[in-house]
Order: sequence, then C-alpha cells, then structure tokens
Amino acid sequence: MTDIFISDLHLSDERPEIYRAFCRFLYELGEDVQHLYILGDLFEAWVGDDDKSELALKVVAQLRLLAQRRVRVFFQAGNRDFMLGKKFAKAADIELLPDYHLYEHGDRRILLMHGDLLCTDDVAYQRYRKRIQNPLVKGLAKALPLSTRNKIAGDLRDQSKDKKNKKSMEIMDVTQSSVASTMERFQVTTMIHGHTHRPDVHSFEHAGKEHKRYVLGDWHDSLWWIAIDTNGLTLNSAPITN
Ligand SMILES: [Mn+2]
Repeated sequence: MTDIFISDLHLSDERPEIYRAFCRFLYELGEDVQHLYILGDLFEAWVGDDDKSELALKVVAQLRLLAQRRVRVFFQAGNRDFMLGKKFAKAADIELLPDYHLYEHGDRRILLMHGDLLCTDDVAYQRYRKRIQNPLVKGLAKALPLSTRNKIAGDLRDQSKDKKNKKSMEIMDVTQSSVASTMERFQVTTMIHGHTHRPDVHSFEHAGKEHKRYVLGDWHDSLWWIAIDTNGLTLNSAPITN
C-alpha cells in the first residue's frame, strides 16, 4: 500500500496548466494508493468556503472523485489557504488536519507540517501569521462579504510581491534549530513539509540520532510528490507540460 504527499500547487486561474497537471496526477495514481496528503497551499489564495469560483468547484469535484475511488484525502492548511475550512472539507469529502500532524505507517512515525511555522528567523512573518490566523480575526474575516475578502487578499498579495522582490532569496528557509526542537517535541526522526519551495532530502544528527527532513517542491515547472510504501520514502518529480 502506498501513501502520497504533495504541497504548494498554488492553483489559480492564471495557471490552468497546473490544474491540468493536478487532474492528470490524480487520474494516474496507482491502484495501491490509499491516502493522499495535501500539505498546504493547494490554492494560491483561499478567502473562504463560500468561494464558488469555477476553479474551487472543479477542485471539489476532483477530490470527490478520489473519495469514490476509495483514496482518502487529508488536508493541512498552508499560509495561502488557511481559511479553507469544514464546509470545503465536507463538499470535497476530505479530512482536515491540524498544523502539526503525526502520521504513522507501519512502525514509522513522521511529522507532517506545511513548513511556515519552521521559518522562525522570519520574525515579521511569524508575528503576522499569529495575528491573521488568530481564531477571532478569522471569525471576523469570515463575516465580511466575499467581494471584500477577495479585494483584501488581492491587496495583500500585491504588497507581499513588493516585499518579496526586496527581500529576494533570503525568503525564507526553515531555521534548523526549530526543525530539531520540533522533531524532538514530537519524538520523531522523520518529517515532511513544503512551503519553502526548496525540494530536497536533508539528513542530520540530533541527540545522537540520525534525522531526516523531506521537503516537497512547489508545482511550477515540475510537479513534486513523496511516496511511502514498504520500501520507504521517495521524493519524486516530473516536468509539467502545457
Ligand atoms: Mn506556503
């Protein structure tokens, strides 16, 4: 039996080829695939489950198809789609996971995260995240009309584009000490995350033990996924064609 992990598709109307690659990827999942874990930033932006855009409806339909094929889908929020909630989950027949999720496969225990919580050197971002993901703020935001939320999200994206250009590549890798302490807290030696768009497999020693950190890539020129079966974990990619 195989489980699959993906993240950072950043689906949007501007990049229809990514949506097509997603559909093809789902269609071609092997018969042996039991679970699909989406570790955040499935969407470039998600302003609330009342978003009935064509893309939103199409993704819901794709995910429902998986449920019919008896592939269970799990979703962990990213920094782009943390407003995705129970209504979407019900419509798409998927299960929502918390920011830290302990995944078990046989005797393996793997910590799953989107990854932004590990970027603790970015103090300004962590402060912003705390504020915007505060349940009270989220509750207030949900009460705004959809058109207002879309406008705010657009403005925020424009602002962060400006900032990103200035800050360029220093954004934003994980902080190694946060990785080590988080893994220690959850008593794991393996973790999988996305967010940083730096796909790789990192090995390091901590507390006398070998640790591994698997990083998923964003779907831009290539699609990225991690597969786990009885042979272990593999990080895979394939080019995205138009
Ligand atoms: Mn992200």
